[in-house]
Amino acid sequence: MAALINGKEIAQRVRESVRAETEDFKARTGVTPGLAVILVGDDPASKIYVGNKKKACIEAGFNSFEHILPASTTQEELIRLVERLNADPSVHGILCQLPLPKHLSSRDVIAAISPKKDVDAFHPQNVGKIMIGDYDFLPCTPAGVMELIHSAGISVEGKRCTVVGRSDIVGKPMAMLLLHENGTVTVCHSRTKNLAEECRSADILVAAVGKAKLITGDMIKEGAVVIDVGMNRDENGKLCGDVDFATAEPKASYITPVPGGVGPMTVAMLMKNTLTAAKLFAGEEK
Ligand code: L34
Repeated sequence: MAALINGKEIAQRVRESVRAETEDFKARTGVTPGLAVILVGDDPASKIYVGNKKKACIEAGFNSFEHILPASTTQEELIRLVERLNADPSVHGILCQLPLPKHLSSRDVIAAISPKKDVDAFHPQNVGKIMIGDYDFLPCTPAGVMELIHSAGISVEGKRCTVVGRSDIVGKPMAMLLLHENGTVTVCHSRTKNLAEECRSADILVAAVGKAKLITGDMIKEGAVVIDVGMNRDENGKLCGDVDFATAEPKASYITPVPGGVGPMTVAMLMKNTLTAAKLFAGEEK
């Protein structure tokens, strides 16, 4: 029987500490942190995530600027909006919700965001800084996973860590953060020869592929820590992770649920990054 890592509760604690710190920051500097979120098109899941971000901003005492654009938006229009937000002193963080409609280049949009306002930490300059361990922001989802691991009192040092998935926004930075804490890290992907075996060697298993219930109990070492980053809909339209919770839970020592695990942490870490961006803007240390 695994202990559940309650992401919702831990995220609420992070958000409360950001709220309290923001109150002090505003009193000290007269600056209100501002986050601009761009949503292109009407992907229903993205709408929910962006809605959760807006709610969190308001609760933290931030200004929230929402830019909801039609799916027909051109690359030029989107870049022009980013440039306007780069120049706007009331905006300290800019986030363009992914995925974008197919005719738009997320790479070019991310590169257009000022690295100082890149609260996703997706800009190549910020990615490079993370690689060398000298950064202002960490990407929200991997940072949230580390926070969950720390909150459960788990040490990464010397542990075998397997990350399943190699996306630029989760898998790759996740591997780097585990490495920074002295884990022995393996990254698995669609061409990995024996996924089950690689997973079974893990003391800490992070699943970030986007395939419902890919990781089953037989792929988990007895007593492993299982972190589920997946956000999928199953055949009944129900939200489910990359991990088959029913068979994994009896094997794991700790496990995160979906929903209520990593998702809320992503939102909480975004609030933390936005406050950091506002502090740096105001000439303070992070
Ligand atoms: N630019 N695009 C950019 N930055 C990000 O950090 C994201 N991500 C991912 C997708 N695209 C992005 C998010 O915001 C994933 N993601 C995200 C954010 C919030 C939640 C899930 C994913 C979330 O709130 N999850 C809830 C359930 C929500 C529901 O009911 O559907 C949970 O409890 O897991």
